[in-house]
Parts: sequence; C-alpha cells; structure tokens
Amino acid sequence: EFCKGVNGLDKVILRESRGSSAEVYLYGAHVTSWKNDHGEELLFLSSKAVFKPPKAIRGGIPICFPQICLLLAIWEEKLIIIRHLNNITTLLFACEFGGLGTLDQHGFARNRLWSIDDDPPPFPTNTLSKAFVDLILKTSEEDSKNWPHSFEYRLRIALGPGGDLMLTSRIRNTNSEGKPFSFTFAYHTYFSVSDISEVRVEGLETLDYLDNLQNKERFTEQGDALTFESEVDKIYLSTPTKIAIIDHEKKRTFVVRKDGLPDAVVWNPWDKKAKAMADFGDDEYKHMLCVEAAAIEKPITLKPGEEWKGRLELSAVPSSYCSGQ
Ligand code: TA6
Repeated sequence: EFCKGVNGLDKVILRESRGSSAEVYLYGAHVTSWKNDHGEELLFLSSKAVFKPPKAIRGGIPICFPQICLLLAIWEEKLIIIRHLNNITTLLFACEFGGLGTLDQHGFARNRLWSIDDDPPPFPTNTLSKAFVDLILKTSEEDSKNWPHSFEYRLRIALGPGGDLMLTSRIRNTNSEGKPFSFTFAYHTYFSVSDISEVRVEGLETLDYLDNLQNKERFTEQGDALTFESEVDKIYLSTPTKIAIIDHEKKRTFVVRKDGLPDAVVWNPWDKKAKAMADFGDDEYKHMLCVEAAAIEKPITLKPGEEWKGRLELSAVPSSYCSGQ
C-alpha cells in the first residue's frame, strides 16, 4: 500500500495475511516499522527522528552502503583505510590521485531517494512471501564525485508467512570501463527492547571484535552471553549466521539470520552519547539495541558485471524457543 508518511515522504506499508506489517520509506529504502501479528512494534524508532533529507532517520533499519564504520577509499584497487575518527561523521579522504571525496561514515544509501524497481530480477529467496516491495538505487552524478563507481543496488523487503522480516540486497558493479570496486555494508538494525539492562545477546561469545571505543583495537569476547551496563560499540568478526537477542521482560527473542554478512556490530550509545544526539531522546538508550549484520573487516570487491547478495532475516519468537538452541 503506497501512502504519504511523515513530512509527506513516500512510504510503502506491507501487510501479511495474519496481521504482521512493515513500513518502508522510499527515502533511504528505510524500514521504520515491523510489527508482529499482535500489532506490537519490534523496531526502535526515536521519538526525535528527523524525517527530512539529507538527515538519516534515527532508528528502524538504516542501509549502510558503500561503507560502514571503517573509512576506506578504494581507487584503482589501492585500498587506503582511514581509521574512523569518532564524532566526525563526514571524513575527507585524499585518494592517491589527489582526488578529494567525502563519504559519510555510513555511506550515502540511507540518504538517497530510492525508486520502486518495476523490473526486479528473480528473488528465489522470497518465493513464500506475498507481501513485498522491490526498490532500486543507481549511481548518481553527485555520488560519482565522491565514490567514482557505477552500481545498481536492488533491495527486496518482504514479510514471511510467520511475520518474519526479510531484506535481500543485490549489488552489481555496472562499471563499463572495467573498473572493479570494493565496499563495506551493514543493515544497521535498531531493535526495540523493554530494558537494555535486562537484555542478553547469544552467539557472539568467544569471538574477536574491534572496539570502536578503543580506537578499533582487536579483543576477544570473554564469558558467555553479552549483557549491557554501559556504552558498547563493537564490530564482531566472523560471526555465526544466527544471533539471538533475548528481551527478558518481554519474554521475547529476536533471531537474526544473515547470509553474505560475516560481521556484526553491537551498539548502544548509553546516556552520555544519547544526550549528544539531537535526534535521540535522552532516555531512549534504555529501550534499544543495535545488532547490525555487516561486512566490514573484509571489504567486498566486485569486478564489472559481478553481483553480491546480502540477506537478513529477522524473527521475533517467545523466549522459551531460543535460549541455547
Ligand atoms: O554502528 C555503530 C555506529 O557506527 C556507532 O559508532 C554510531 O556512530 C552509530 O553507528 C550511529 O551512527 P549514525 O551515523 O547513524 O549517527
């Protein structure tokens, strides 16, 4: 169902026959709502979110492409990684050829107006879904100045029969002059939780991670499930295809299933950083957790004509289902 959302921005509402629903803005191809068949909202969206381009919407599932966290400038296969400088979201990077470009820390896909893809390639993964929308983003003149590559990014957002939310990205290198390109990627998912201090994450224990709060130094996660009592901003590497986020109070477990996305970012700004964000309520950190299926440590490289697929499947199940399984 097409309609107008906040500030008159175009929005698509997906409804599944048993009552679950999702909403996605064409701006940023940004999922801002995912409800189960009892109408409960499962994603966090800040009450102070700004629905005004070019500012990204705070919450839901921002699409981070062609980069996330790490700043990398690819030019003719020369990989220059510029460490992510905290609090500077737009970083200049000088390419070997003296070109200057600026890319936000999370790329530009979430800040662009996408179109409905009326000629989608077959998406075998969503054959079961009846409620889906296909969106497409192509290279723009403006973006080519900062990221000199041509691509086609097709995204299918679908609700499965059990209310699962599935996002399938297909990114193709459409460079005609034979140039490969590399990118990093994340589905920057904000989960809604009743109380962050009562949340556990299973599936990341014992893994290595880069700590964004300690200049991306590498550590190994100790102990068993993750629990939260202060700011966290970690990039877990080579993570399993399934991660569980257990909301104790709600007796609900989010299950994140991913394909083509080896890493996972876990982020909660906590009180100090929350206060520093104008589009984030001071206390809202208590009711959200970002667990982001990502490809960061090893950028994805596509030769002309090659396509990458990155799939995310979210489900919300009663907690008894998931602990330990
Ligand atoms: O994914 C974690 C992170 O990179 C944090 O460092 C923090 O910057 C967060 O993303 C939000 O970034 P944004 O650009 O959406 O404000």
